[in-house]
Amino acid sequence: MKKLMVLAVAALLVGLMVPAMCGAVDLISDGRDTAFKAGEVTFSFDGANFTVTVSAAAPWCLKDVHIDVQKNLADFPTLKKGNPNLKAFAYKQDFDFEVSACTSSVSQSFTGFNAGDPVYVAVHAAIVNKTIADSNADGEVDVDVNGDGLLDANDYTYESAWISGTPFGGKNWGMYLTTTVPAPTP
Ligand SMILES: [Ca+2]
Ligand SMILES: [Ca+2]
Repeated sequence: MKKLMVLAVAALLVGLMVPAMCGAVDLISDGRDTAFKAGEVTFSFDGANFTVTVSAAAPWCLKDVHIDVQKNLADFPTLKKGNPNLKAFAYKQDFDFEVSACTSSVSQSFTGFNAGDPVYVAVHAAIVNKTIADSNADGEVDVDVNGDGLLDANDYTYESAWISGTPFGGKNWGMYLTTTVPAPTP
């Protein structure tokens, strides 16, 4: 009986030590001065596709998004100074928010993974907040935020954001997350 208890406690401890596999990870912005949570990154696996979903939190929208996923950390494309090479990321999208509705979420699937595989995920996003420059929310800039006498997209507020994780160690603050491919869900 005592042995069973010990086994049960051991199993519980092992269970507690396994990192959360499906939880949301923060998308964080440096905010120039004060860092803030700009959205979330979530993961799913359907048995064939490991899907990364990047969501911006209002009032922020996605302008550019870069996603890359690797089995080996050393395989991320990098530049000479150690910064991640966004142009070589597997998923790249630049949203033309000027002519379309603001994009708040994107998903990209990657194949070649099995449940339980360790996986490295890098996510970068340029985010935009249009609400200050468009005070009446009619889609047109009506506040000259930067004071240049023009009412245009330069009056929006832009920030960069990365998945909350481990710094690549380059000159910029690019980060990657170390996680595990979750159990398949249909
Ligand atoms: Ca307006
Ligand atoms: Ca202006």
